[in-house]
Amino acid sequence: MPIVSRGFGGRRRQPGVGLLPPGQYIVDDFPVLTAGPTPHTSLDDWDFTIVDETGSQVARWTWPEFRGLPAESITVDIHCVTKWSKLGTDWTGVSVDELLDGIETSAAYVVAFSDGDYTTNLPLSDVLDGQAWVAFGYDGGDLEAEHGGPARLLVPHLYFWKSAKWVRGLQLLNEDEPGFWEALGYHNYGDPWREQRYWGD
Ligand SMILES: Nc1nc2c(c(=O)[nH]1)N[C@H]1C(S)=C(S)[C@@H](COP(=O)(O)O)O[C@H]1N2
Ligand SMILES: [Mo]
Repeated sequence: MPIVSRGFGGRRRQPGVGLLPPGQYIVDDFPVLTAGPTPHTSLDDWDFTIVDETGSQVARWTWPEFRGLPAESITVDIHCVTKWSKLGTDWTGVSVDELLDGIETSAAYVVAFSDGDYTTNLPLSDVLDGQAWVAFGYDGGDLEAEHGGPARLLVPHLYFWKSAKWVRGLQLLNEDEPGFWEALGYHNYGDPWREQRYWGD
């Protein structure tokens, strides 16, 4: 059993797989949305780290180590705040449960950090219990760089800006801390079913 804190609330299932949240439309292509250039970190230099709420690095995987972790196939709908949704996307990735297994923490929040300085914040309870993955595969192949390869966060029950591309680690925090878009006016939580797009929604 993981020793990680479950935070508040239990498992939040994706409320409507195959359904369209309010204000969204369906796309068949896969749009690319990036603020800034696509970073290209060599797999030799890539690592994934977990930093706890005291600032200590408590876990680190190199690319081969990360790829040796148990991976899952995930089919989910994704919803961008700019109103496109893509239904039934197929991913392969390591669950955040797996990455945090055995890590003792009292943190209630997490910030995902990426190459290129992108960050996004989430309640810890939103990335546990089969709700979030670090995905390295898409649609049967490697995740392409423009979509966040070699690996990105995948948190499909929240707007897709929470799914940080080129993710390199998770920082556990006692206090919530807005990420890149959250500091620029996007909603702090970002539930597509409640249309939490921007501050005040
Ligand atoms: N590192 C990083 N991750 C990011 C972004 C970004 O600009 N940088 N954009 C976010 C936004 S707003 C969306 S909608 C999705 C887009 O992912 P895609 O380009 O694979 O469609 O990535 C999210 N993750
Ligand atoms: Mo987005």
